[in-house]
Amino acid sequence: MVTSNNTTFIPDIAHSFKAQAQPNIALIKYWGKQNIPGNVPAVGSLSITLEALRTETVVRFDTEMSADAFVLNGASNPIGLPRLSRCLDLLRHEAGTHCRAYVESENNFPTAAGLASSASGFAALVIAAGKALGLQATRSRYAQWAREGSGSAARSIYGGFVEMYLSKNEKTDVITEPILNPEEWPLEVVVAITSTDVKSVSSSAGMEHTRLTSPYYSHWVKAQDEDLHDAREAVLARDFERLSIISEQSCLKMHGLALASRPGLIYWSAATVACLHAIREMRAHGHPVFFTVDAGPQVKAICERQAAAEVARTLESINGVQKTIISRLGHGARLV
Ligand code: 2P0
Repeated sequence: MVTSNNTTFIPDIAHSFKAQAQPNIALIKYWGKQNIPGNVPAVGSLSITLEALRTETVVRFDTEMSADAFVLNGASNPIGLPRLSRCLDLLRHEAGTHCRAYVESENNFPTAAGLASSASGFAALVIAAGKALGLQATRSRYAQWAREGSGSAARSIYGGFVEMYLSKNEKTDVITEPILNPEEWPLEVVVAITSTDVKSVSSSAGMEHTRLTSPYYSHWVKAQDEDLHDAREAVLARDFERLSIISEQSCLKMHGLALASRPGLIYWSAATVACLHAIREMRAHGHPVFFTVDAGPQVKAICERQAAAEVARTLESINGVQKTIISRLGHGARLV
């Protein structure tokens, strides 16, 4: 089988290639894109990759196919297909082929419900497709392709604590780098699931609506580098208290922006808010835990390992919490 530009790609139709990736949860949030092609974030972000939630994706290229095919969680998924094909086009371009692919992907957690399924989905996709195409690319190149599929997916290429930032010289240049391995600061995350419904406003649509209508948007963009710096320092120093404060602020700022857009975006449910209060109360009583919430009603409680069981018990007792999942920090996307 073949490899890079200027060679003819001969699909290995006898073989499927499988990759696994885990979602990541942003502590410093990405919300907003630059108004240019290529899915370029307007702000940097900092995340942790989870271990317990997982996407597995199988890719097979086939010269006989006239279009890509995409099966997600056992059902054909025509809605997700154009975005998937655009991402595959980047890798096809690199390999010098127009060959179409059959892609089958499975999540062990609710899809499109604020649990970052697009992050793990696009990270697993590019790793499996790159192998199927015989590409010899660096991790940062894979991160770039994943990011063009979905902004947060670049971070799931790596494990542990990961930062995605804009180059100082060229603000359209996006760099994604690991900061600490999972073992270097083994925090845990308790995910409180309050609804498994697909969210009514996607992250992409919500970000664009916020950029165009929220009065706080420009301040958000301006202040982000400082927040990132603060969080990076907190991670490198393993300073839980400092990371708690900046992470909760970033989450509340992101939702504040979205709430102030026109019409305002409300991603939270009553149970979401009840969880936030409970987490603040636990922290006030000495438990090392803080919260973050993405574009959906689920709450992620980040805690030191010894606090995880108690945090899960408390969140499960809240009206509207359907279940909790405890996760360690996980590794980056890889072939399986
Ligand atoms: C994040 N989120 O940093 C933020 C916080 C949700 C809230 O990145 O349009 O699916 O595909 O680039 O990556 C979710 O947005 O958006 C997201 P696209 P993505 O994790």
